Amino acid sequence: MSEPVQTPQTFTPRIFSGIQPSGGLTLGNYLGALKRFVEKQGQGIETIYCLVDMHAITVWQDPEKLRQQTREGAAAFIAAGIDPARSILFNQSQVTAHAELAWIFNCVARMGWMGRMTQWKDKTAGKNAEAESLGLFAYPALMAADILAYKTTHVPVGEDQKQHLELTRDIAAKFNHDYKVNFFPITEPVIEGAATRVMSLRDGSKKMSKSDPSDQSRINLTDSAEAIAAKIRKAKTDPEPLPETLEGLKDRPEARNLVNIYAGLAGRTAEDVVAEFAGAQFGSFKPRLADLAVSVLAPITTEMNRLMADPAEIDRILGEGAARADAISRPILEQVYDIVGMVRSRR
Ligand code: AQP
Repeated sequence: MSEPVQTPQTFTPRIFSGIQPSGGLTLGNYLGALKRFVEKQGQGIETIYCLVDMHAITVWQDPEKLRQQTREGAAAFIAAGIDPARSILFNQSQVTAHAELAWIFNCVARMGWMGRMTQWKDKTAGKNAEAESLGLFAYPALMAADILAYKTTHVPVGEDQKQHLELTRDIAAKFNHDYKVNFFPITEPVIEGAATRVMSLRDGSKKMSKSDPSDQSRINLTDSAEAIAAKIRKAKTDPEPLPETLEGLKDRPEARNLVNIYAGLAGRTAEDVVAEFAGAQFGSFKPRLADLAVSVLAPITTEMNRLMADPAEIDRILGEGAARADAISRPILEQVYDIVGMVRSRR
């Protein structure tokens, strides 16, 4: 068998990431993703951010709610600091390259790869997997298409997406190998900060999630100051005071989670937070955490509400972002069609 041709090609650094409008955004989405998207902006690398509405419908979404959640998600991005003039901000379904490239990747990826995804296993646990949508199973191929439609080199994500990023790398490598090209970059996940995996406030073994049936398990970006304080006050902890070092939090997942949240919100390390609060009871730590959470989130919530009063303006921003995203992804997709051997005579 001949070796794949390694066409020398360097890839221009480009950042892409997305969030599903499958519900209101949570503190987990904010600390694990959104806050870090904002930090990446203006560092001399193109930043492309997306509300991945096609991922959202892998599980049932009420159409009117999906529209509302997509606009609310866009408002959250902008309120958190994404500037549509400096970053490209759009919703996935408006840029058809995502779906088209996903089909090609469905033919590159293997069934076995998909079946090993822990998110697929988690989302079907205790359910009849046969009754889940094909889209939920194929979701990681669409995610690979989201990323590679822009030849993205770096993807900031939370810890839970690490395996999907590995699959994106496998798909890129298999495509390059099968077609004997060096066309797609092998994308790097960027998982950094003190809160890459924010856990449920009710159960330290479960990720904080927008689709968790319990609203008490999460802080929503739309929560009032009172709701945030009440949720933190009621957050599950243990009777021990905070230890002097992080080592002392090893078997205390709920306590560790609150320390991580504090560190993520304050932009500090967890070590630093533990050192400051060593010996403190949760009775005194929780109000400090609530004050910090409110001081960070309240301005975002206020700005989101202001933006949501003008949905036409949000739609305009998403449409403009989609046109810019299309201008990058369409030529890449046309090259993919050529590589794969599709006749393209309508151009
Ligand atoms: N709890 C979390 N801690 C840190 N990061 C998180 N992210 C999600 N939850 C946490 C990060 O947010 C980005 C967008 O995630 P997503 O909306 O595309 O999907 P998800 O990871 O499945 O998030 P949810 O909230 O759990 O959504 P549902 O309930 O709809 O499945 C990603 O970078 C993710 O890592």
